[in-house]
Amino acid sequence: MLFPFYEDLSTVRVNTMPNRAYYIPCSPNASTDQKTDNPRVLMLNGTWNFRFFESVSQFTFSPDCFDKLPVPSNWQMHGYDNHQYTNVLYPIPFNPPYVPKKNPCALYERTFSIKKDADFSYFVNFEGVDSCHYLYINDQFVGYSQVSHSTAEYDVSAFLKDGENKISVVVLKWCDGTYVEDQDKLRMSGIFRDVYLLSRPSRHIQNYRVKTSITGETANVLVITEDTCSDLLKTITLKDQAGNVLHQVTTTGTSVSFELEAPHLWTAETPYLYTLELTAENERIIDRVGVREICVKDKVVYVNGKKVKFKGVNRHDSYTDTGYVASMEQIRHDLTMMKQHNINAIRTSHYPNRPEFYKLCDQYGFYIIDECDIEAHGQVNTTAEYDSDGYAQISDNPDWELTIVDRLERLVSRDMNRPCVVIWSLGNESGFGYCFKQGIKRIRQMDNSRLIHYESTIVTREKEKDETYEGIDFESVMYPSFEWIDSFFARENETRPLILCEFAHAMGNGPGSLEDYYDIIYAHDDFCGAFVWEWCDHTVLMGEKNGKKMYGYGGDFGEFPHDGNFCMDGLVYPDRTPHTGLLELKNAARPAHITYRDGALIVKNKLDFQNLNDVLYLHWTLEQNGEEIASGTIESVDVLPGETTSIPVSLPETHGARVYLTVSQRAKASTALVSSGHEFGFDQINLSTCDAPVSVKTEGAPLTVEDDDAFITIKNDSFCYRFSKEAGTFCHMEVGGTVLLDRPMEYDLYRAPTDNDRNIKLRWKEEGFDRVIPYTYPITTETGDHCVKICCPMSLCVISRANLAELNTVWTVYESGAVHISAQTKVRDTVSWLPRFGLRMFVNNAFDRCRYFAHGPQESYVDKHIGSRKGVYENRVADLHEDYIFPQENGSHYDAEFVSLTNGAQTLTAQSCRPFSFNASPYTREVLESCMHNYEITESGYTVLTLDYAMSGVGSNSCGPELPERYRLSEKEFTLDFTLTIE
Ligand code: IPT
Repeated sequence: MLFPFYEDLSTVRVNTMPNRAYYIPCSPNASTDQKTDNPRVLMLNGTWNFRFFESVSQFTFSPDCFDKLPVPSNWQMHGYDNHQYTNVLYPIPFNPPYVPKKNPCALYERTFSIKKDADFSYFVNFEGVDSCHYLYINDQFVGYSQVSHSTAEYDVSAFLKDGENKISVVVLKWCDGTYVEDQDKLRMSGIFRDVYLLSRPSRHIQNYRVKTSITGETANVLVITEDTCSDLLKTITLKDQAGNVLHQVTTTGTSVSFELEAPHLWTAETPYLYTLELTAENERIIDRVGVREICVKDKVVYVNGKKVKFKGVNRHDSYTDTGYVASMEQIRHDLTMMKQHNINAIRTSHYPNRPEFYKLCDQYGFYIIDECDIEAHGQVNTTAEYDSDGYAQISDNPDWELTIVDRLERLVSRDMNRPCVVIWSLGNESGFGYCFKQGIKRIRQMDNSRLIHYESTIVTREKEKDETYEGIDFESVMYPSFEWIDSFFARENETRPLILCEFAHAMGNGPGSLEDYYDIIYAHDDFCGAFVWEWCDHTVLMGEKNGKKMYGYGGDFGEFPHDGNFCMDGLVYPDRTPHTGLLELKNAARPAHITYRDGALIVKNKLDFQNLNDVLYLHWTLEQNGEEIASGTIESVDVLPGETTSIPVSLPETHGARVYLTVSQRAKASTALVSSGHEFGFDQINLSTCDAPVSVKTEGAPLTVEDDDAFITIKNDSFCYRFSKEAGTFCHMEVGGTVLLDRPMEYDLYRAPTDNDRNIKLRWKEEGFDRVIPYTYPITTETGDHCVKICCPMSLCVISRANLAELNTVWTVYESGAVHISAQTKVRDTVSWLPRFGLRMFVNNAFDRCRYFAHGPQESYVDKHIGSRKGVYENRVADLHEDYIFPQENGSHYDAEFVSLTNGAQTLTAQSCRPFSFNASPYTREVLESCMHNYEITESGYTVLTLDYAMSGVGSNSCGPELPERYRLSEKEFTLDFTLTIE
């Protein structure tokens, strides 16, 4: 029988040690802060005996047999229990503090040996166990703790014996804490972070606090210790980064203060760390100290007295093969990618990360919003209808005060000494009320040197305004529209800086508008930054099929309830391959913005602390028609933060079309996570003096025309084209004996809905964009200069609906084989904006290579092309496909001037008199729309080429504002114009 702590709001812990800062002690003659290669640490990670019980009611301490399970891990990743993905909805009935009787649980057991020393105490540490655990040593109950993402430390000295000892841990899937751990994630259980035993001299420093402050040109480092005995003799040393001792004091006192002249300040751009050594008799603690200050003044956030911008992302612990288990290599890999993509801030959504994560962030330079392990989002869905008043059920109910305040205390205590942590976040989506007000008071008592963030005051903000969220330093919102942001800055009574703790929902093909958001962030000093939702796609690797990894998401595990693929909304795929959205973010957050005027580059430094000269050099290339004309390097880029400087550059004179100057910003020297030469970003400047003319040869052998009821056939000795009178387009094209087309071209108004189209697609389907039926009116032909013209007025119809559009189409077939189409289009006024308007051709799939002049090489859209460059690209058609795990529209190219497909011998080229979008793919939009996973899609047998008058933007409406009007195709009258040549 287990004590029923797991359903008792008055018990969040039993016999745990008082909270303390995270540190790993070593012996006084060692010098490490690591758990490995440290004799004072006995790692208890490894293979444990494991017994899983479907329900706690079946639990027994003496199972008849054991399985084996690695620790750390999540048991769902090893075949026990079931995966489940839910976002807002609680996975259990809302019956707090009770949890289902059928509460899966597990017994973990292993042995370890120690040689007990009478002068030592022994502490077992758990850094993360979901959801709660009971600890037993040698079959004796030691203690209990909940709070999945925080450390629980137990003094087990009295339970241990010399030699072999048994440690048993009972872990429950659910406890009352589950009601405040309703984070949007795959729900997994078990011991998922390190477990270890610390051997410590009984006389030791139990806790310490490092406070830094800056006054003019000096700084103060104050170290305050809490010792297990009042006469503990300590030597406290501060060293610089090179290892030189700057200060050293030996004392039995509990507070030491060091002055630093001309201190090196810590920032995310310049993460300078001092080393602190606390040697107390028979133990040493090594830590790093960053000297920095953060504050808000007049609605502006300052770090070390300088205005800052948080270029942030939200990050979960989520790995497709290890679940919640984040190894140091995995974390370092994430941080490396972030650094290389100009991200300088991370919100640890929605719980504290493993302790060493913060050490890496100190070292590499990231600002952290450290978020508490609190989310009670499901409160709003406890009745059949969404109810935002439901948020008060927990956060405004004093019964939950202990739960909430305990979690905040654990967060602040553990990470208090980490310079990277600049903001505490009370949690996510849990409403606001009494419990949080108590929590804020508690944080302020513990640490007044950081800012406090919380978004979910939004639910009470309107009602109680200011008084409600006193103590919170930000106006934090999620996913606002541009109109909302404008209205915020238009209001005069706002008193806090704006921060977007979530924006730009990176689900599937998106997010759009990143540069627009960054422009607004830079435009307002009281807009301190924004955090993309989110860093990675959450999935579970389930095997392989059709040569692809099978990534599982909500619904793939037969679970109820689930939220489908809403967990796949990251900037990187589960294996950390960048999504194209990450490339957008990278360039939106580039360190410099560069334009060109009168023989000079105008360079604006977007960094907060560093002179560009200390960071990067410029490499420029001048291209015409995709071919390099000249290039050069500018080594000296002396621009102070926030300043703009003009740097002369001598470019050869150019005239004509398609002239582009690209200025690339490259790392001057290697730093911890970035190699020298790495491209931070680029600007591209169009220096064309005219548009490129459509080049087309018209003359060839004389044409013959055959006109019957169904077809108009136009041919000469080198080609034969057949026009379908039913389709109003060509249905057969043969050139030099090669069949290019054997089914009718189609006018296409639809795209395979992206995740961001999930709302608007309902309207599109109501409109019938996906089921257009052409209707042609009497068709005439006329002969012109080296050409024949087909005039085909027609309508685009839909069953049950009035016509979507009326078209006046004129097809001109030249003797050379070139075809020009002009389709004057009038869209019905009452039709919504269109996903696209284009001409779709099912081209012989031997034409499997593509060459184009457009934004590339990655996919690009009207609102998503800041990370791509305009240029000439060549690729296999198959490689133009961006393989979203949840199939959807992808691989379009924006601002195209031509596109060619070739089979090696012949080349089909499309040009237009105005820039267009195109998509070339082996897949049809129908197959992309009908499949749920990328491993299910099958090639069409064609190269599907869609030439779009325009393709609407992608936006981020999967969880965000509607697509801004300027990125929608809502014109009602336009002309689709293309010239096709085959050579
Ligand atoms: C919001 C959540 O904070 C985050 O956890 C995640 O769910 C995200 O959005 C959507 O992917 S909740 C949303 C309903 C506003």
